[in-house]
Amino acid sequence: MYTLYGTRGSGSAAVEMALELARLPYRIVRASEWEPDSALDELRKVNPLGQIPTLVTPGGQVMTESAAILIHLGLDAAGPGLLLPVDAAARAQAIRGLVFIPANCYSRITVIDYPQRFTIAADEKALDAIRQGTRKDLHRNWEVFADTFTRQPFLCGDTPGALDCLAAVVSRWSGSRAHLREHRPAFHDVLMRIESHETLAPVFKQHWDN
Ligand SMILES: N[C@@H](CCC(=O)N[C@@H](CS)C(=O)NCC(=O)O)C(=O)O
Repeated sequence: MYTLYGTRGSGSAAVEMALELARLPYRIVRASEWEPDSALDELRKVNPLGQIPTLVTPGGQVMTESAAILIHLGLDAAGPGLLLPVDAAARAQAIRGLVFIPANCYSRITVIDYPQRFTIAADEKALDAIRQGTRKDLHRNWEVFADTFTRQPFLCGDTPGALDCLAAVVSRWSGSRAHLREHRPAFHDVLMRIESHETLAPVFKQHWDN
């Protein structure tokens, strides 16, 4: 059984979705840096950055970094073609997308959430300037993603895969969905399709419905 460290509304939702699609058995340990009552000490033991998602495989291997986790599941743990396309060219693009998101979008969320890590200025105005500038950059990067990864009906092909899971989760934050609805409506439709897929909808509901 896999152990997934994560919490509601966080990036662990993407890995949970992938585990559901692959029908792999897992348990969730609630842990996050912003929940002091969670299993944070346990999380930090396996991931010194204290970040989620963190996945421990049935063999006891620790996997961190959303892209690495999803690529690992797609290549080694799920059935062929379940999370990553079988066709080599399509698979290459899916892996490209899986790295694009943490590199250019997820990383911006870290800056928006923790601007104090990226400056020696301590006043709220300086921190807010970082937040606002990064948000603009985040939205631009999602536009580039939408223009680059155009597969339909899902980003991985006929059925949702690893890239769909990560895109649908990371685009949930910092006003990205509203921005995409206005500026990239066709891509926004794909995100909505991913969210309403029969296997994934219950995970979204658990993470984002009040
Ligand atoms: N590069 C990591 C980023 C993970 C990440 O930033 N996760 C957030 C939650 S969604 C977190 O745990 N942040 C706490 C922190 O950075 O201290 C990945 O792609 O998995």
